Parts: sequence; structure tokens; C-alpha cells
Amino acid sequence: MNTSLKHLTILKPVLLFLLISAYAQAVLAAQLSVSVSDAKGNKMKDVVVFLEPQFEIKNAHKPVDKLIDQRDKEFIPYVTAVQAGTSIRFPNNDRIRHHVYSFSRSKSFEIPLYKDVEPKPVLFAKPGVVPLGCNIHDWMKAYVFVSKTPYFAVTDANGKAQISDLPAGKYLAKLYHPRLKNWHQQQGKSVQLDDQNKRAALDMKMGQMKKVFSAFRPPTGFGASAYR
Ligand SMILES: [Cu+2]
Repeated sequence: MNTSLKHLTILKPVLLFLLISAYAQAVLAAQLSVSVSDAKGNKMKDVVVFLEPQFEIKNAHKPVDKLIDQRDKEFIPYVTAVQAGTSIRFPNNDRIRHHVYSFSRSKSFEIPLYKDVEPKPVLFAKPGVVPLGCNIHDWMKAYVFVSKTPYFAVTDANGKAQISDLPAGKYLAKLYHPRLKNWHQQQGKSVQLDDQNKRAALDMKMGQMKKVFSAFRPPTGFGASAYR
């Protein structure tokens, strides 16, 4: 082996290390924690916190299939956020039949009455909001927020959401909730994530809220509900 080749052999691991650290820096994997409350300071659950990156996304995640359950004649969860291009499964875990549908502009679909056999997953390709209903049980309501970007999370019962694996850069954080008025017109809160700011936290307030219609759910065991 001549000397230059020998040098290369020694240098290889060094080069590899440098390459890996350069890549890790570009990816950064920062984390943003967001706490959401309403005007009175009450913690808000089921709020989608979504980030609009102010840069071009390079390493886009491939969406993973999601699931919206049907149990005790309710959709679970009430609010689901997915990236555009995600398929959602709608298993029915009740002993009675459901008929899932939406007339949304983002995704209009219908899964006619079904019970034991899980229907084919439904693809949500277009960003927007997709309200779900059941043709049999009027009170069954759920919402799918279809996001343009892969950076979002839904707040838990304590009003907290955490978005992880974020590349370095500047973002606008925005909110969606079925009761939030004019959510698509909000300015958002700016946040910069980099090596100096890898773990950021934001407090966000809900804007004006509206009432959403919810149908009466008859008590179980009475009237028609006993048979449905
Ligand atoms: Cu139903």
C-alpha cells in the first residue's frame, strides 16, 4: 500500500464522522412545547398546533397511517391531525353498525353501514378541515385537520402539545380547533429553532370562539338508542 492510500484509510472514519455531524446539524431535531389556553386562561384540549416553516422542507417525513376509533357510539379522538397524503383507518369497535361520512371540500367520502369488517383506509390528500359524522348517530362528531406540513401536534387534557424532530429554521406557530373562529386568518407566533434554541416553549391563546352544533345523545337503554 502506498502512503497516500494509507492516509485515506486512516482519514475515512474521520471523514465519516464529519459528514455525520454536518448532517445532524442540518437536521437538528429541535423540539417545541406549546401550551394553549382560552381567553379566561383555561387550558384547551383538542387544539391542533401546526407550524408553517419559513423555509423549504428538505427531508419530508413519509406520512404514517392513522386510526379513528368508533367506541360506545363516539369517534375517538375528537380531533385528529394528519399530514396531507395520510390514510386513516376507521375500525368499528361497537356491536352496532356505523355509517361514516363527510361532505368537506377537502375530502368528501362515505363508508356505508358497516360493523365487523374494517373498511379500506381513506386517503386525505388535500389540506383543510374534514368534519366527520355518522349517518345513524347524529351526535357522533369528529374533525380531521389535514396539514400541509409534517409539523403539528394536538393538545392533551392539560392544553399541552409537543412537536419533535424539527429541523433548524424559523417557523410560524398557528392553531386550529373546531370552535376557533377565522383560524385560517391568524398571524401566528414566530419561533426560531437552532443550536442555541433547541428546546423552545410557547404560550398561545385561543382567538374568538364560536358555538358548534351538537346533536342530543339519548341516554343508553332508552327508546331507539337501545337498538342502535
Ligand atoms: Cu354511528
